[in-house]
Amino acid sequence: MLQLPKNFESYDLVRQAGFLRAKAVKEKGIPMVGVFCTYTPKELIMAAGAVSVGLCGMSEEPIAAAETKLPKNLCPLIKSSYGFAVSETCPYFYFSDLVVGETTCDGKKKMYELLGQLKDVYVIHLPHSPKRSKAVEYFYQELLDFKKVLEDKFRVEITDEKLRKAIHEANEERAAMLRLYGLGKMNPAVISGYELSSIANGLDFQFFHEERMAVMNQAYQDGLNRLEASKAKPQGARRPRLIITGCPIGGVREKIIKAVEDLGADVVSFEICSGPREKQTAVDENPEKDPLWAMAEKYLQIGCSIMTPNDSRLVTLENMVREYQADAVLEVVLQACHTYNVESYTIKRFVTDSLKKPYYMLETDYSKADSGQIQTRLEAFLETIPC
Ligand code: BJ8
Repeated sequence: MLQLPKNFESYDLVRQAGFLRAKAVKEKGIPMVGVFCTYTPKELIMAAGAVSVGLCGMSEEPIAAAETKLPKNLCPLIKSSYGFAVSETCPYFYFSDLVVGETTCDGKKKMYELLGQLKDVYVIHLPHSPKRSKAVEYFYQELLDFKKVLEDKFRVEITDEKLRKAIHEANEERAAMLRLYGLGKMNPAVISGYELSSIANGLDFQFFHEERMAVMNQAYQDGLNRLEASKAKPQGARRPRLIITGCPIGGVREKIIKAVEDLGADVVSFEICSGPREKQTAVDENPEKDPLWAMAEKYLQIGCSIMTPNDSRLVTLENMVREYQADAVLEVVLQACHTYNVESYTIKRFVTDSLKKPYYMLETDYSKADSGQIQTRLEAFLETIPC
């Protein structure tokens, strides 16, 4: 019988429900693997018969607990994630049998060492230059090692057949999410960026392929229905169309996405990790190809700023600005995220000089203290956008 945390009764109803849901999955004998990053090869976790669940902290609430061990001037995503873990307030960390990290940014790498004092943590090593001749081979070896870790931990064999099935399902999910994001290409928009980001965040806590597909397909159908209904209505004034790029924004959705849309603009897409960035390339399902090799090739195409150089981010951004008919690009950098912060210079130059679009960068954390200031700065930026 699995135990709930000792403070369970003091948690609010939403959190209690999260614990009970996770506990129910575990009680069916299904292992749970906590993950942090888009580079996590989720197909291997699926093929091992486990469910993966996102552990990235998106709330300010546990940061005080984290700061008893971590420095204050650290990325809020890292502090929030650690704070939830150490305070036993995250159901998914609490019930994870294994936590998987990657060697992405320095803050996360060192935080994983501390998490290892609380849970079984395995860190996958990434090559940091995806174009080097040995990069795919190196990552392929890492995937082989991770496969062995999962097999030993959960006493299963990950056959090629199971892996190909998982790859197929993960590709279906990528295609379904891309199709949903494609609603943002409608002009005028039929779904708000805030709604899209809520759906994307919620998918992290849907444990099974069928559930995730049902959520995405339903949301897509709702969007089509709205499109149909909107044809009969007179069109309002044109709203500026923005793409948000940069760090993960789950913890700042209210003060940025909601604020932008309340100010009269549309967030039509996201060049961030929960957006089309990871989904635009599928794992090659060619039966002649080693599935792990195909995964290594696919994952190294993700354009995260922890890679150097990170040219694929520029290509993605250029395509997105064109396909989503964006009028401007808004970059969000979480405080103390050095890789995105430094890279923002390159992004700014690219957007303004090559794409000839307005660009603005906001650096923020998870607190509400700068909400008013952000609102003012967004208002000023939106006024500069010709449309
Ligand atoms: S693939 S974006 S999920 S590393 S934690 S780098 S914000 S300082 S999250 Fe990420 Fe994977 Fe890249 Fe995506 Fe900066 Fe904070 Fe580090 Fe962060």
